Amino acid sequence: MSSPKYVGIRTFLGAPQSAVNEVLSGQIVFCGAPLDAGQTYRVGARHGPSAIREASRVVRPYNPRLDLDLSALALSDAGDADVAPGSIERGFEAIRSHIGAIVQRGAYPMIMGGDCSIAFPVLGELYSKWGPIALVHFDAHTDTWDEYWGERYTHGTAVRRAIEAGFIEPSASVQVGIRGSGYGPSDVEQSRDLGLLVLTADQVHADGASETARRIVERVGSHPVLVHFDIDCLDPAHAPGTGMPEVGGLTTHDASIILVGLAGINVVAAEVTEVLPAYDPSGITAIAAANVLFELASLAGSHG
Ligand SMILES: [Mn+2]
Repeated sequence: MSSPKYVGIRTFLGAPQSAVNEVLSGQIVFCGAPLDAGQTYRVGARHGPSAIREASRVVRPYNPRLDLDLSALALSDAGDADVAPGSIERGFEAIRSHIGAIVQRGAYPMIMGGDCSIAFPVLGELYSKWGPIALVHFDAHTDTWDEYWGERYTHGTAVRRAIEAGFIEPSASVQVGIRGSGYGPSDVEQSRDLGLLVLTADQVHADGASETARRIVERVGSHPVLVHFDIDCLDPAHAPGTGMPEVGGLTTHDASIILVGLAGINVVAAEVTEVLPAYDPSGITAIAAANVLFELASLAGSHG
């Protein structure tokens, strides 16, 4: 409260800046992975981190649903990975270096994407620290396709690649909000064939947010968890500024109730992806993303 919200240099939630090699064990560390070389339709998620940081000016540090004050925790913002434009391989290297430094120091990265392809290098670094982890994947899309035009590393293939690499424990992992027109029945079956639990958007709407949260908690158990939140899990009415919008999605309220309902699971990292500021003239997508990341940091903060 010492300065108005529009004053000062932007970090997420006004957290102090720190270099990745200065973060502390147990710290919640906001950071960016501005890679959009994996996008297959609209592009521009490289500008996601700066937009989400700017939108976080409207987010306050106290979470009333969890009675948790994030400002009482040792937050920091470690900036963005130096992602070279246009090269997914070099982008992955930069992300592994930046996120890996945070993870190996025992801190909890809260990552602003970037497109969904960043999940692959992030999961690789989490695997190095924690072994196979549970993935809680909010998305309209399964991201379990095998390739796009011969490309095996894209935003639509990251989850399959991570399972093939052994980074994820599928039996403890779940996809939430899956929906939309497809190429055939295999679009969803391919995820179930890989061992994932799929909760479609239709199921979430029918079951409600609290029951959805209960099923996710039951699924992940005591595993270390990465929560990957593609902003297109939300309905385009709530998050229009994204790469591959799909009608019939979750509201921001649905999402916040589900996330609060996950309190107690062992969140060791989180990421919010696919925010495209160029398609977000009113800024509501970035505001939704900033609030989602606030809820995710609250989950990491609430398990100590
Ligand atoms: Mn998606």
